[in-house]
Amino acid sequence: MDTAEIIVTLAGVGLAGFVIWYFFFSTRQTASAVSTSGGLQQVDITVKGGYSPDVIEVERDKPVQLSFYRDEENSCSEELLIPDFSIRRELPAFKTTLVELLPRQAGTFAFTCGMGMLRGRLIVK
Ligand SMILES: [Cu+2]
Repeated sequence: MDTAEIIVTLAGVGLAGFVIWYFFFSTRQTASAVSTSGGLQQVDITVKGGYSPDVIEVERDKPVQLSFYRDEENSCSEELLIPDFSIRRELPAFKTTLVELLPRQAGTFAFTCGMGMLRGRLIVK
């Protein structure tokens, strides 16, 4: 290999690394639920071009209340789906919508917008 080939190879490896980092690590914000005195696990989520935070950790067998505040009118985010819990909910713009569920088993469960474009994960431990 001459110098140019080495540079191109290193640039390619660097770019691949960046892409992997970008998709798997950079955009993830993990939040753990806060337990209230009543034993409810509460998490606030802002919906604006995505879910923030988009990774939510909760404990199993304790009720969870997800509080979605939709801070936009973009129709993409008007519907929320959590298929594993049979939840389909309208999220009115500039309002808070409470979604309650009881995780019975550990695992990772996706929540998405109605089109599956915006994505988040609920991690039950
Ligand atoms: Cu969408």
